[in-house]
Amino acid sequence: MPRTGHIALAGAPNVGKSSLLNALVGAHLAIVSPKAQATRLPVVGLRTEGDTQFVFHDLPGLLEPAYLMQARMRAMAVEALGRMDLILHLHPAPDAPAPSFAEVAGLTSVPSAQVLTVYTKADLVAEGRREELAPAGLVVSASTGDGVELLLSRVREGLPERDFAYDPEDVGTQELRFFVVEYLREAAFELLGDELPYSFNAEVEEFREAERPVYIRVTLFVERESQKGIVIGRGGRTIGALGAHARARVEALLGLPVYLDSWVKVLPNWRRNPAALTRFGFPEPNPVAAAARPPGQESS
Ligand SMILES: Nc1nc2c(ncn2[C@@H]2O[C@H](COP(=O)(O)OP(=O)(O)O)[C@@H](O)[C@H]2O)c(=O)[nH]1
Ligand SMILES: [Mg+2]
Repeated sequence: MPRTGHIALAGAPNVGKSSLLNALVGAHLAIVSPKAQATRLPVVGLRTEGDTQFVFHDLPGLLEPAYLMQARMRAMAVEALGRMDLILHLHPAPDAPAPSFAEVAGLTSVPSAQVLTVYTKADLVAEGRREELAPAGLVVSASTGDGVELLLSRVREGLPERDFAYDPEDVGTQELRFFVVEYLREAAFELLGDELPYSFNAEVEEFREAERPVYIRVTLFVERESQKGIVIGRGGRTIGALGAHARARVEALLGLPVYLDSWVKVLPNWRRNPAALTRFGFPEPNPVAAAARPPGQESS
């Protein structure tokens, strides 16, 4: 009987969730940044090996929301946790030991799925320390691949016997449009300084997959007029670099040449605007998920 199930990569911001997802599936699906909270929406990665199909969910960092987008991000992550067969609680090995998952995630009730502690960034600690940590959790490095095989075998044991839900050849489940936006945001985190990436978003307006090169037209969004010039850059240099980064990643995923056409628009305060958030894929939480939010936290 085949085995398959849903596995969360969860934890605080910046612990290496997205890097581990990419290492587990062998493709750059989830965007990675040294800046916190690059991941906003869950990214699903598949790995199929023999009789096992792993469905990994890279969830946004479980932080206290400071404004509406973060409140919706959190609600989606908490809601996703309720659907998992197994939860991997990621915590950086240099900061071991990990606190309890419920504490980190600010959950009032313990999730029903089993939680395994995974110590990440193992390459940043000495071998002796890795051996000390091994009894308390799985010790992995997304950078070197160390511990990944052992992690997979432990995860496999926790998955139910069930038929595969996805094509064994697939690495992802989300549409290409989603990844176009993600890769543009990844470039923004890399190229646009410390604050602007958080005001940045993108939307695919047109996608002509039958054309060669594949034609993709995107709108880039910022929150203030003053940010528009920064995104465009002198002589269009910055917007060109953003597009080049995203185009290379999309081409790698699609295996086809891509032409990316980008325009910038101001959408004032979109991160606090319910309609804009819904349009960008952050739906209003359903009442059950909202109730799971820790008490005393309000969206502003
Ligand atoms: N040295 C090292 N750095 C890592 C590793 N995994 C992630 N990082 C770095 O940690 C930062 C946050 O990683 P990311 O995957 O975006 O974390 P997330 O916010 O939990 O998704 C990035 O700068 C990564 O390059 C690892 O295994 N070793
Ligand atoms: Mg991430």
